[in-house]
This record gives sequence, C-alpha cells and structure tokens, in this order.
Amino acid sequence: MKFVDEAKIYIKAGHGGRGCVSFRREKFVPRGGPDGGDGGKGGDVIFRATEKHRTLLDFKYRQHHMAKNGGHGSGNNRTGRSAADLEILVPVGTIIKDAENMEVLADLSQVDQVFVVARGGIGGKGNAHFATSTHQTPRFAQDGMDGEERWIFLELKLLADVGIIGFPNAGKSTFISRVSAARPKIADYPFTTLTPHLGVVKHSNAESFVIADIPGLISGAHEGVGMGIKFLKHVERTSLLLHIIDISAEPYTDAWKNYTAINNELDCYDSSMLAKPQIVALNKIDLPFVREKAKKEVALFKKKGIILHPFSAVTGEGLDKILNKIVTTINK
Ligand SMILES: Nc1nc2c(ncn2[C@@H]2O[C@H](COP(=O)(O)OP(=O)(O)OP(=O)(O)O)[C@@H](O)[C@H]2O)c(=O)[nH]1
Ligand SMILES: [Mg+2]
Repeated sequence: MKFVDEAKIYIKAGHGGRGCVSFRREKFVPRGGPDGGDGGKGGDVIFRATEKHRTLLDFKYRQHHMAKNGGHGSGNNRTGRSAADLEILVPVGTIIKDAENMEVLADLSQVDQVFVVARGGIGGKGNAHFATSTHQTPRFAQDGMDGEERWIFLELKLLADVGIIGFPNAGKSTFISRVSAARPKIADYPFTTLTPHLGVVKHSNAESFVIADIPGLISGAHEGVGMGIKFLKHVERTSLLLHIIDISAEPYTDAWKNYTAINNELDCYDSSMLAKPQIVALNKIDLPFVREKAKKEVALFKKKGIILHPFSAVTGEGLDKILNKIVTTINK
C-alpha cells in the first residue's frame, strides 16, 4: 500500500437550518399566534484518531469533506432536525494544521482522541420567538448561521519509542523483522525500504515498545540525495535512536565515518535529533572479516566515549544485549 504522510484538505461544517415563519391555524381560533419552529444545527466536522488507518492515503483521493446542513424549522413549533456530525478518521500521530498559516491546531497522538475542526452553524429562531405583547404577529424569522469552513493541512508523524537509522543495507529491516512481527522487505541492494514500518517489541518482562524502521540515509540526503531526509520525521518523536552500522561492503567500511556521516544528516534535519540517546550497533559480525575488525572498532569508539555493540541480525548474536540496553534507556 502506498504510504502518504501529508495531505491538504478542505472541510466545511453544515449550515444551521432556517427558522420558520408560520401562524397557528385552528378551527374556531380566528387569529392564531406565531408557531414557526427553529432551524436545526448544522453538523460539526470532527477528526478522530484511529489505529485502523496507517497513512493519509484516503485524503489524496478525497479532498473535500462536508457535514450536512441542519433542517429548516416548520409550523406547529417543529424544530428542524440537527445534522449529524461528520467524523473523519485519521491515523494516530496526525498533526492538524491550519493550511493558511501552518499553525498547529491539534496533535492526535492517542487512539480515539478527537478534535472539532469546524463547528456547524446554529439554527435560526422561528417567528414563535419574536412575539411580544405589542407585536403579536412577527412575520420574520432568523436564518441559520453558516458552518465554519477552512483548508486544513494534515501531517502524519508516526509514533514510536525507538527509531532505527543507518545507511542502506545496514540491516535495519533485518533487525526489526527479527525482534518484532513487522515484515518489511529485506534485500541486498540499497533503498529496499521505501516507507516506514512499525513493529512492537516484547523483550523479557519489560513493557513492550514500538520500533520504527525507515529508509536508509546517505551522505547528502539533506540535499535530496537517495531518499532524502524527509522521512526522518517518523523518528522525530522517538525517545531513542538505534544506529546500525555495517562495514561489510564498500564504500562504507569505516565505522566511524559511517557514524559521523549519518549524524551529520540528522543534524541537517534538526539539530535536536542529536540530543536523543543513541545506541550504536555494529551489524553482521557473523561475517568473519567483520568479526575480526569489530574489536578494533569497539576500541576506537570507546576512545570517543561511545559504546559500540557488535551483533548479527541474522544469527541473533548480541541482540539481547542491545534490547536490554534499549529497554533500560527508554524506561529511564
Ligand atoms: N551476513 C549478514 N547479512 C545481513 C545481516 N543483517 C542483514 N544482512 C543482509 O544485508 C542486506 C540488507 O539488509 P536489510 O535489512 O534489507 O537492510 P536495510 O538497512 O533495511 O536496507 P535499506 O532498506 O535498503 O535501507 C540483506 O541482504 C540482508 O540479508 C547480518 O547480520 N549478517
Ligand atoms: Mg530496509
């Protein structure tokens, strides 16, 4: 399925129904008083966060969303019917902005969280409201109020506890498939993963956490090279980054260079990303030449004050240690 994380849509709440001008007509009552009922309220437009939708794809096909108008009032003091609210389902993690000034109106980060984005107009009063002792036959009623309308910009930023970053082919998707039920495509060519994937990890008796696998980053991604850095927004809200390094293939055989290149891209995206705790892990130690080099790399990182965790996403060696570290870091 196509992954869409931005959409601009137009929403319009319903107008209130018109109030009615009417006079009572009954046998033997020659001049009945006014009995025009009120108009009903127009429907509101409401966003609701759901786990049923994972992307904003639906909004690419449907841009206009309108709630129904309230019914008009009628004689015999009958109030017009109020229109039902229009509820629009969006994935959890959707940020709702005013499309004109990009002001954030709401951030729907919990299931079933709702936000009324446009209020329906209230119904107009019928003439029955306007009778006074000096004016017993009001021949007027109110129109209903207009419903609110506006252009809205929806932006989805996935919610996860841990984001996996690294060069293409580092083994990010292999890692997530190993520790969760997520099954992104895995292949030995760069940019296999084109959209983010979420997985739920249950490790020992710690509370489960959500991990996000995103497309690989490369040097110059902030200038649009490769897949660019736009999808970093899906790990923007994580509390921890898992940085996977792979030194098994040219031209990325220098772990430290890998590490700094990726962090430079994070910095270009948003320097606050560097403030997140990062667990740095060296993958593919099942390959003899990687295992051999690993010791040296670990020592080199240690000198810079960083713990490098060697592991193999394929055999599972070293995985437990990484998961333990993740669990203790996010529960700090
Ligand atoms: N030998 C070995 N190969 C691995 C290991 N982990 C991943 N691979 C291989 O490395 C290649 C890339 O793995 P992916 O998991 O698709 O890498 P990725 O980081 O998700 O790549 P992109 O989606 O392109 O960014 C695949 O051929 C995997 O089988 C490992 O621990 N050992
Ligand atoms: Mg991948």
